[in-house]
Amino acid sequence: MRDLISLSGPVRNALRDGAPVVALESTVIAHGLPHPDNLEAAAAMEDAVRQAGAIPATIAVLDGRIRIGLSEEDRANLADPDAAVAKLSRRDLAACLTLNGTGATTVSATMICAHAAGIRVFATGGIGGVHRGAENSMDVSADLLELARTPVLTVSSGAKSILDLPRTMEVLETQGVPVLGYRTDRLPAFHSRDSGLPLDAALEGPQAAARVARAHWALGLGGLLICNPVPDEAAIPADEVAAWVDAALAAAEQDGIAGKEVTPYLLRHIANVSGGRSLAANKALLIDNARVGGEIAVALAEGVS
Ligand code: PSU
Ligand code: MN
Repeated sequence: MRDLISLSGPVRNALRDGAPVVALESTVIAHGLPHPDNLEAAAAMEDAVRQAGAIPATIAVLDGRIRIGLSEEDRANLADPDAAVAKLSRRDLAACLTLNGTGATTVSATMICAHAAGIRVFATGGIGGVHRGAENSMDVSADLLELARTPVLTVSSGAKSILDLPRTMEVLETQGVPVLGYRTDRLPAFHSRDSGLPLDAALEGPQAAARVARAHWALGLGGLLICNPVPDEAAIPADEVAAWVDAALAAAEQDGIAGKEVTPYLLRHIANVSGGRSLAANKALLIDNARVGGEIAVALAEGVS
């Protein structure tokens, strides 16, 4: 494992000292946001983690090594629209490493790398889930199975409304993933604060999240999903988002998009048709989730119970 992973100095020191660390994914940089929003969001997420008192650890595979803690230059290379950066989920990691490849890690791959390094908290925008029409396409994100098996706490703003949210919740239930609201008892729908779906539990803050995570892990169980709604001032009403999603889904069908291309294609399309509004919401929620991840990492590191 040592040969496969290399930690940045600050991340290595923090892990050695038991200081709080928050993992951040890189697919959102390489494939989830356009340039230069991707670069700005990546830097702002790192700042938000630091302001909360934790060390940010953005994760990617660069030249055949898992790198945990990226430099500004590393992030700029991933964000370069002309760079050929693969999109890596669980099944892609080993091949990318042995072929000396470079790739951005999705939620599933980021969780695996974080766990391998001993990082317990991860912040992202929205997880992958069950795609609409999955009853035919079988397109269910590997993120859902990773959340079940890998003991990392993930902060997200729920899952995107490009997905089938009720079926996404069903799979998370089957797989035994706690889905907990952060100061809400409704599943957020990424750009919107409320998907209309209820959650079983609402956490009142970082200490509560840390307590639940410790209990889940004491039982030897896997990941947890903490849902933090997009900040009010950046939220977009659900009916507006629905129109963009319908347009994006129709275009994807017309263009015959399938497999790992589906999510980046839909995100790009929505960014274009929304005239930048979806991007502003996307950036705001990424930064806020990084902040919340930082606060929860601090609570976990303090051992408050
Ligand atoms: N949600 C976003 N932006 C993203 C993604 C999700 O708002 O860029 C990325 C994440 O990396 C997630 C991946 O793990 O898309 C899911 O891809 P798929 O649906 O192909 O599993
Ligand atoms: Mn898929």
